[in-house]
Amino acid sequence: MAKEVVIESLMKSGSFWFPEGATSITNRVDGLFYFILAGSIILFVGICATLVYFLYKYRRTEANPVATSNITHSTILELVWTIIPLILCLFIFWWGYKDYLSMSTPPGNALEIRVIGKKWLWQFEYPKEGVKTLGELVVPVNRPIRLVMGSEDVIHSFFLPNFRIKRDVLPNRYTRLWFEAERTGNFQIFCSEYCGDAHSAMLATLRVVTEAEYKEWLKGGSGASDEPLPELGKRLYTKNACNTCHSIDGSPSVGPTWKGMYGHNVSLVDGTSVLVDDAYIKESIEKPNAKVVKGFQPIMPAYAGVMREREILALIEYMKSL
Ligand code: HEC
Ligand SMILES: [Cu+2]
Repeated sequence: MAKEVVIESLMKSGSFWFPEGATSITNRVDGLFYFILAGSIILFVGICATLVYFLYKYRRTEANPVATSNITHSTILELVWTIIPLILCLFIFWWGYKDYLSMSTPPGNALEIRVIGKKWLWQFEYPKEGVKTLGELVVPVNRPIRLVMGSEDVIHSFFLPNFRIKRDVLPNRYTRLWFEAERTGNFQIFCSEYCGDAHSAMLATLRVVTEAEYKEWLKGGSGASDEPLPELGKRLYTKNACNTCHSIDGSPSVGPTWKGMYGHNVSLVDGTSVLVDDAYIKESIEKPNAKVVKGFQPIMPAYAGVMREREILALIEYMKSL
């Protein structure tokens, strides 16, 4: 189940602690993290140093056998170590709450995109534009985007490290996230809630493009390029997550290997067999449960309506070439 991970966005730049941020909110989130980290280090070192110093200073010696016996308490000291941490905690709370609020209330003019998580892929739907994509979220730069997310099976979690946003995607309710990209580029999307065998391969790419490129993309869609069919098919094999369950070199996986599949007969669970031709492949992609291959579980997600005809043809051509 090898999967190419495009983690350029995570590794190329950024700091020791964080991948590069792509919005202004990321600076505020990171700022709070650094503030708490620095505060913790200062307090930790300060407390340890005082502790060691006091251990030494008030140790029992022959000259001073009961050095600490007459210490009871100090009201001033107790007020100081109660009030200063209280102020610090309130400040951290105020900082976190302020940013939490702005991160959870999308502006009214946000572009709404639906996200569907299922084992093991991400599907995106642009309701107003009537476009669906798999494994690729394309958004215009400098426009607030609101994601309304749901799952078709188990709990997943939508994680965009470069934007510092992550939220669970649940089967029985809708969750929301919003962000506004401030520069163009490609960013990695992860599933960060363990959801089964190919969880680690449940990846998608966020592509932030200019407004003009976005309009162009909406019109054309990903399957409308002039790319030769076998090459497009090869790309779709990873982009549409087929590779999480199908190998192309004959090695065993969750689903049957594609190597040498085309043009041969396969046995089905109902005892019959069928020739793997174009029609069977198209049906297997759109309605995988119509004919289930013997020895496998009917767990392949249905791709009906999310793939264009040219994309299906491309996959068929690619399978033929294996
Ligand atoms: C979650 C795992 C999973 C994913 C993702 C997946 N499949 Fe499948 N696929 C299976 C399983 C399991 C079977 C065998 C059971 C069946 O026939 O439904 C199968 C069967 C097939 C078959 C019939 C194979 C045969 O030997 O007759 C084709 C064709 C196919 N898949 C194509 C695709 C394509 C194209 C994609 C990507 C767009 C894809 N699959 C994505 C699990 C998956
Ligand atoms: Cu998942």
